[in-house]
Amino acid sequence: MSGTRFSDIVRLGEVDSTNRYLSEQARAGAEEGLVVVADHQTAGRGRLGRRWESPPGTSLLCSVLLRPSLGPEKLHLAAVAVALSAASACASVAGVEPAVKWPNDLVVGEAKVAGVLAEVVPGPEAAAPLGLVVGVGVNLTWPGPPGAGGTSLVAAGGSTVTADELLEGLLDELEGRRQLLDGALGRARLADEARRRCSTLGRDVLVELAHEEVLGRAVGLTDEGHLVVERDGERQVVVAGDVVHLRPPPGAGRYQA
Ligand code: BT5
Repeated sequence: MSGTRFSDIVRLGEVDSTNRYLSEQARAGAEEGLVVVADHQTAGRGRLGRRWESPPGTSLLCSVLLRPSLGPEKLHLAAVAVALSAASACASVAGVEPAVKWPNDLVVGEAKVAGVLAEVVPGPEAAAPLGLVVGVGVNLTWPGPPGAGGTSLVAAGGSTVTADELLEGLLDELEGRRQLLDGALGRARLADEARRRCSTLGRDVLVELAHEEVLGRAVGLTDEGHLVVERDGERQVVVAGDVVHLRPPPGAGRYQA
C-alpha cells in the first residue's frame, strides 16, 4: 500500500469505535488518509444512535479520514466513494458483489452485509476543509445480530478472506475514487457508478425522515448522491434518511425491511 494516500494505518486490537477514535484524531488535525482498523469494537456505532455489533475477529471494522475540498452539500458523495470502494473490494477479494441500498448499506439480495457511517468533523482551523470520517463494517463470517436481516460474505457464497485482505482491496479501490472527488467530471462519474450499483432505484420506498415519512418511488440519484423520490407526480430530493424497500424485487420471496 506504500505510496498511496491511505498508507498510514493504525491497527488496534480493541476500541470502543473506530469512528470515535478517528474523529478525535481528525479534530486534533490528523491528515487526510489516516486509517484505523480494529479486531473488535465494544461500542460500534450505527447511524442515528444505533449500534453496530460484531464478535471479535468476524468482520472488517475500519474508518478512513477524508478531507476533500467540497461544500457540505457535496460531502455525501465522499461517503458514497467509500461505499462503492467497499462493494468493489468485496467483489474482487471475496467474489461477492453487493449492491448499494440507499444511502450506504451494502446488500446481497435484501440482506445487509456491510454498513457505512459517515461523520463530519470540523477542521482544526475555521478555514480548513471539513473532515469526513467514514467507517465501514463488513461481515466476513458472522451474519449480524439475530433478526437484523444481515448476512456475511461467507454466507453469501464468498471465499473466506481476512480483514486485512479486504482492507487492502478497499483502500486500493478508494485511491482512484478519491481522485474523482476533486473535479466535476470525476464527481459525475462517481454519481453514475452509484446509480448503476443502487438497488433502491425503481423501487417503491418508505423514507423515514426525522419528522416525516415520504412514501413514493425512488426514481434517481442527484449528482451529489441524494435520493430523488417521486410521489403524485412531484419529485422530492431526500438528503438523509432511512429507506425501507416496500416490495420485493421480481422473483424474490417475502421481504424483510
Ligand atoms: C450502519 O448503521 O449500517 C452503519 C454501520 C457502520 C459500522 C462501522 S464499523 C467501523 C466504524 N466504526 C463505528 O463505530 N462504526 C463504523 P445503521 O444503518 O444504523 O444500521 C445499524 C443496524 O443494523 C442496527 O440497529 C442493527 O439492526 C443492524 N446491525 C447491527 N450490527 C449488524 C451487523 N454486523 N450486520 C448486519 N446488521 C447489523
